[in-house]
Amino acid sequence: ELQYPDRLNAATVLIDDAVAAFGPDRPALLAPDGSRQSYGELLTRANQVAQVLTEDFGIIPGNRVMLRAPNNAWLVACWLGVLKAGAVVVTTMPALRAPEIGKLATLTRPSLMLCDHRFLDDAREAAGSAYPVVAVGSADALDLVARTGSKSGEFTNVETAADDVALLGPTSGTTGVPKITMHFHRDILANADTFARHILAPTPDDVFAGSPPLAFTFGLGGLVVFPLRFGASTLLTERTTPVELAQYSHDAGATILFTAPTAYRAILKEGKADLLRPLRLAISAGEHLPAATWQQVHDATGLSLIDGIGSTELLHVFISAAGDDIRPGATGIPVPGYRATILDPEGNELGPDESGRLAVIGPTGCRYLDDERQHAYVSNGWNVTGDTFVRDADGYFTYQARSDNMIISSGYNIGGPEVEEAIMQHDDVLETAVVARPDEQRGSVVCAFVVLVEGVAGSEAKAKEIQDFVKSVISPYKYPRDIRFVDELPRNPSGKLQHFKLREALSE
Ligand code: 3SK
Repeated sequence: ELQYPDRLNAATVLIDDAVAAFGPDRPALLAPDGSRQSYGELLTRANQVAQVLTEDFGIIPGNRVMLRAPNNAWLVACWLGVLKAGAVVVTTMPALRAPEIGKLATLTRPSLMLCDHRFLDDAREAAGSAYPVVAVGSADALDLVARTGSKSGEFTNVETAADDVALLGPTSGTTGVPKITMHFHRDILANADTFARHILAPTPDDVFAGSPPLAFTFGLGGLVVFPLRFGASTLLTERTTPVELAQYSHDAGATILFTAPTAYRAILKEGKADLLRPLRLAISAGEHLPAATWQQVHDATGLSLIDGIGSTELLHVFISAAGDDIRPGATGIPVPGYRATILDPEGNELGPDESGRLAVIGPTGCRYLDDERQHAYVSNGWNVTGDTFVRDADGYFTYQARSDNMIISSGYNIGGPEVEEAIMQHDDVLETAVVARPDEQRGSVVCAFVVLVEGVAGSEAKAKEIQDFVKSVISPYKYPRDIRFVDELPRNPSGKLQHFKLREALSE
C-alpha cells in the first residue's frame, strides 16, 4: 500500500526534493537541438513561475490555472509552478480551437491561462474578459518569460494536503463529450510509485522520450512525473512525426520511449527500426497493441514492447507487464497497487475466459468534476471502463474492443479490433478502423475504413483482395463486407481513433 504524508505537494517531491537527492547539475530536460536544462535550473524557473502567479496575478491556493503549450521546458516549469503555488493545473491540448477551449473553461472556471505565444489567438478568443491569458515566449513585456526574469527564484511551496486537487484533466474519451477528471497531489506520485517503479524500474541514468502531449496524462506521467520522480532526464519534442521522434530519441540517447502502436508501425514502415534498437524499454499505450505489431517490432529491433492500458480517469497505466511476464497479444496483469476484474452488464464479476467490461480499483480512481456520469463510471468502488476485455485462467487481461465497438452481425459477436488487426497485416494497409454499419438483413455488417500505404490506390479489386486476405487470417464470417478507402482516420487531440465519427458518417 502506498503511504504519503498528510501534507504533500507533488511539486515539492518532483523538483525541490529531486534537486536535494540527485544534485542541481543533473540534466532534467533535453531538447532536440541539444540544449538542456538541469534540475537546479528547472527548480529556479518553476519558483519564478510560482512567484509570477502569486505576486503579479494574485493566484491563491485552489485557483485554477489553464496551461496550453506544446511539450517543452516552459510547459514543465509552468506545471510545477502552478502546483508550488497550491493552485490547480487545468490541461488543454494545443490543438483545441476557441469553442473547445471555451467549453473547458465553462466547466473548469480558470482564474488565469498561461499560453504558448503561438497558440494565443484561440486562447484569447475563448477567454474574452473572463480571465487573463498570459503569453509564454512572445517578446512582449507582459510575457511570462519577461516576468520571470525579474523574479528571485526563491519560493516557499504551499503545503497542500495530499488529497487537495492538483490537476483537472479533461477527457473527451472517444465520444467527444468532455468530462473533467480531478486528481490529487498523491495521485500524481502514485502512478510513478506503481506503474513506473514496478514495470519500468527507472534509474537516474535513464532518458525518457515520447510523443504524447503533456496535456494527456499518458504524456504527463511518461515524460514529466516518472523521469523527475527517479532523477532521470526527459527529451521533450514539440510536434514531430514518428520518424522524427525516433531520430531525436536516438540522438539524445533515449532509453525509455512512450508512444502509440501506430507510431511504432510507422517507424517500421519507413525502414527506421535501427533507431529504436538502443532503447532499454519501449512502451506502447493509448491504443490497442495487436500481437502482429508486437511481433514486427520484436523481429525488427529485438525489443519486447511493454503494452499498457491506462485512462485519464485513473491517470496512467493500471494493467501491463514487463520482461519475461510479457505475453504478446495480452495487455498484461494488474500493476501492483491495482486490482482488475471483468463485469457482466449487471455488474457481476465474470470468470476466466468470459468477456465483459473491464473494471479497476486502485489508488488513483476516478472523480469527475461535477458530472452525473460519475455514477456510471464508479460502481461499488469499481472504475468501470468503456473497454471489453477477457481474463484468462492465469490472470492475464486481453483487449477485445471498446464496449461500444462490438459488432453483432447475423447473431455473431465480432470484435472490431480483431478485424482491424487482421486487415493491418496486409502489406498495402497503413491504418484501419472497423465499425458496425446498420444492415436490414444482418442487423449490422462489419465496415472497414482503410488508409493504404503511399503509392497504392483503392479500387474494387483491392477491396476484394483485402477481404480474401482477412478470410485467410481469421474466421471468414468476420471479414469486412464493406471496405471504404480514406486518406486519414479521425482522431481526437490525444491521438485516439474516434470510431464514433465513422459510425456517425455511416448513419448520415
Ligand atoms: O491507455 C490510455 O489511453 C492512457 C490514458 C491515460 C493515461 C495513460 C494511458 C496509457
